[in-house]
Amino acid sequence: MKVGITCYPTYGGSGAVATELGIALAARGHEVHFITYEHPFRLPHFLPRVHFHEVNIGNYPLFEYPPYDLALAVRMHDVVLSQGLDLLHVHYAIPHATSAWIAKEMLATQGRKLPVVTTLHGTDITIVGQDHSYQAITRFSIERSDRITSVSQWLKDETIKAFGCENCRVDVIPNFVDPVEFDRAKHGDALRQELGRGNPVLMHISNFRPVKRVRDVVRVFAKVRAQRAATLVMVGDGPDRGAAEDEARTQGVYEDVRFLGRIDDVAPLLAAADLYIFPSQTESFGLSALEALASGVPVVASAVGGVPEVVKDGVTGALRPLGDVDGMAAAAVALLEPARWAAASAAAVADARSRFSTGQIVARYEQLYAEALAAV
Ligand code: GMT
Repeated sequence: MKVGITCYPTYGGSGAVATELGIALAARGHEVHFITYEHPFRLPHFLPRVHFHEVNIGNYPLFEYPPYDLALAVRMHDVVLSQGLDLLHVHYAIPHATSAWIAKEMLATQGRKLPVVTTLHGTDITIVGQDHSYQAITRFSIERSDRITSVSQWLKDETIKAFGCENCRVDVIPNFVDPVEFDRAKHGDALRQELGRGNPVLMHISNFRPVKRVRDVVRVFAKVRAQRAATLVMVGDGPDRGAAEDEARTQGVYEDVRFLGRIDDVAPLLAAADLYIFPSQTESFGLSALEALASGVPVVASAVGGVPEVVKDGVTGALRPLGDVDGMAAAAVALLEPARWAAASAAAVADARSRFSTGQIVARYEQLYAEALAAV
């Protein structure tokens, strides 16, 4: 198949999933065309059968707000025609599904049919989609998609609750992880020694947006640190990085926290961690938590959104109520006990591989594409 993929190409779970999907599809013999405003951050510069088409929004002075969604629709239309695409798969409802619908309508005037698959990732439904300014267009764009997928059952339920969407069929296709890349054994122990200086390494990776509650990460760590030697490694950057650094100073643990900034290649880092701390406000899935599990890193998380579909409380990590810093810290300390850690780490790898390996999930997308193509 020839598949066009549109996503937010910068740091973020939806862009990571879309890009990994494209790479996996190409590895399975499909031709993949990314249509975005920037080179996706997880895309190496050249891969066979992977193409990149940049969306150029121009800089006409009248446009205080350049209409990216229109430029994207035009680029989608062009690429479908010039490359003979079979379908478009867009990640994140707005504006991508809206632009895809416009491109589809333009193509229809030329007698060309184009199935559009939309994958919902979370904030497109739970935050942006419920903002009054975007609600009606989000509903419209979802309803006009030929097929809709969501990354968790929880997100599917939220979508139906928020948008009614009685005529929509939403297929749950969870995110996935490459067990070859996210493999503790592959990366060795040197980085763990370097980061932790012999002590356990607690890690958090995110875009440091308020929804990630990075201050809670530091608070959990401070309580662990009060009981035993440990290092916290914070990977990423974003609006709350300053607040997290302040919290580390307030808690008196700044010397034991390492802020690494944004690093795109997270597999070697996760392989150097002992626990992953993930106290988000809400999370439709939690891709980074899955990547941690696959790397043999038990996850201590808030029991919100789709996270319980990924992390098994008491088996591959610990789930505590939102904001329960004491509970998360106690769980982290317990999980660092060597026998418990070894059991949870082994269970994490086994569960991530058995339920979320790239091959089995990508096959479900292939099946969905085939169905969408057969239906037009
Ligand atoms: O969480 C973010 O800030 C980024 C966001 C995105 O759209 O890139 O992530 C969402 O999609 C990811 C991939 O499906 C999920 O793993 C994240 O849980 C989800 N984020 C939220 O629901 C807050």
